[in-house]
Amino acid sequence: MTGRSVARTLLATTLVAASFTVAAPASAITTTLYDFIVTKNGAPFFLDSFVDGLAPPSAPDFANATAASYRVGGTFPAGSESAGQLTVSSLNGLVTTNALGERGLAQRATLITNNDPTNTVNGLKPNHIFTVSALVDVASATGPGSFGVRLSDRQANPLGVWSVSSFAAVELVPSTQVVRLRVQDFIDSRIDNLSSIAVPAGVDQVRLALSHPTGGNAQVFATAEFFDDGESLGVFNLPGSASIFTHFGFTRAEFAAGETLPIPEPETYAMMLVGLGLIGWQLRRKARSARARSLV
Ligand SMILES: [Ca+2]
Ligand SMILES: [Ca+2]
Repeated sequence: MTGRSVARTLLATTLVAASFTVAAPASAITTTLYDFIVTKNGAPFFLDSFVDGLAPPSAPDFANATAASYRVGGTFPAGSESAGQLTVSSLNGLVTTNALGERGLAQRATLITNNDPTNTVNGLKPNHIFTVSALVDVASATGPGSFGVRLSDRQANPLGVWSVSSFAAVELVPSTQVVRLRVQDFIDSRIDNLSSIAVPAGVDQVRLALSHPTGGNAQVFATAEFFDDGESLGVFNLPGSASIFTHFGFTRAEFAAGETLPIPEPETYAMMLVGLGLIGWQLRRKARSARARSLV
């Protein structure tokens, strides 16, 4: 190994170590999902009860027998779907940024539906009445961050990659035992926590639901139905409403487990600076040897 390749290996190792230190979560938000349901115009539209052992992106057919699939962020490893349950964990998530630009990890599954705003028949559009919900295990939910059912607006950016423009979400936050209604707007760089309600003591499961009950407007409402030993304690409305269709004329239903990653520790910055210093040293060396060569 030449001195330069040793330096390059050292540099690569340092940068890899630094990036691992930044990305590694202290812990993860984990819970279990029993179903994911979309109803539209008063009829079943989609129901996944996680019974065939094939985790997302695999999905059962739509209610009209058309094949369905999810777009997944992160991965759902083999074995995450079993016997009517899907394990969700931000540990298997994708590194993302939220609407405020904070880094996070999110494991999500978005049900692929029609995204043509001029098509007013298919998909989930402003003229449709629909509800999306998921039955979630409160008892097993742990970790920082939240698990949520969301409606998203997305657009194709100039790179041809679909980027999110906003989320309306109803989320379980295990660390504080609340359910909250939250909007993330990636175009206006805003996160608004609109309201929250406490999870009653003894509750084992919650059905998180978002509904768009009036065709023609943008308002979405959230409810939480709590269950104790399989018995419903009732459906609770979260105060306020979120807006969807703010930027585009369609939405898609999804579920996600997400956490914000901690800001890197000072020693991580120190390692990154060491890495940057090595790059600078290498560039200067290169420049010197290039000058030396040009003299020959
Ligand atoms: Ca399945
Ligand atoms: Ca109980």
